[in-house]
Amino acid sequence: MTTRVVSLVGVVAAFCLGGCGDDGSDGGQPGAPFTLLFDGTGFAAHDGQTLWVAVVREDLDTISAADSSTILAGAFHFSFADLLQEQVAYHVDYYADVDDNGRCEPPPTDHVWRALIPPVTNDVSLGESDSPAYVPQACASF
Ligand SMILES: [Ca+2]
Repeated sequence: MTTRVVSLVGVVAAFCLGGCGDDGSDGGQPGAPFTLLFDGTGFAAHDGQTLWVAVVREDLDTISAADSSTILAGAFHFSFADLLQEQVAYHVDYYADVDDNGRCEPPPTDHVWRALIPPVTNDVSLGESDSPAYVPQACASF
């Protein structure tokens, strides 16, 4: 029994010499749509404001998902299950609706950001914090 286990490990190790061990090392999800978790912290200056989010697929320039949430205790959280396609790049456009009119306007009226997602190989967890590095053109997604 012990011998059998050892030889199996040997087979797996030899197989992986050919190319396992890059970032997606938990593997087992080839081609699956992947989940995007998008979290913000440090947004206390925007407490009570609505945060609007659009996930944009870069190769097609289309919006894959959109949502909104109220910023509470300086934080927000979004979960988009099975949204991301393998080897596709996305970006997340998001803004705090500072003047509370339901529309995205360039800073300083609203605060507008963009987070980049390189070609996807696994579930993605984005953590963003409040920053003055605004991206006014992200308003185009809303
Ligand atoms: Ca606005």
